[in-house]
Amino acid sequence: MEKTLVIIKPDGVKRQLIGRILQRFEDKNLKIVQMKLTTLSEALLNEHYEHLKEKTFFEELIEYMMSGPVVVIVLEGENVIKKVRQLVGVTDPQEAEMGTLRGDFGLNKTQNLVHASDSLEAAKREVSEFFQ
Ligand code: FUP
Repeated sequence: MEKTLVIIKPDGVKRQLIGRILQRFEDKNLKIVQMKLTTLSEALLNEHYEHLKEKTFFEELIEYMMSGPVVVIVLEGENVIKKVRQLVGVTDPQEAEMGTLRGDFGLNKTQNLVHASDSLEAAKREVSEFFQ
């Protein structure tokens, strides 16, 4: 069965939105198969966001992702990668549709509540990165 990696980012944990975020995935019949509350290391984040190294927001993003605990989750289900991306919404919360997590709760392009794998290849890599 297909799997995907989701991270509830520091803003979601700080704002006590963990339960409501998980509810959306469970409502869609997606299954939580692994989950942990943790604070991410700089080394792991550098690896995870390697493809964004040249971006102007890279340092701000790493600092922010280290600013507090996150919840890392593996979800399983049919077409789970696509379904989760639809539930999460587009990167910029100002552009994200209402009814999506980022549309309803996201603050800005950095504090956008949730990370979700965007392809099968990324999902496989990210699941093994975060759950070694
Ligand atoms: P997404 O797949 O929707 O999370 O978005 P991207 O892969 O485009 O962005 C990856 C990360 O960069 C996200 F966590 C948000 C962050 N980002 C910023 O911090 N600032 C920006 O202007 C754009 C993206």
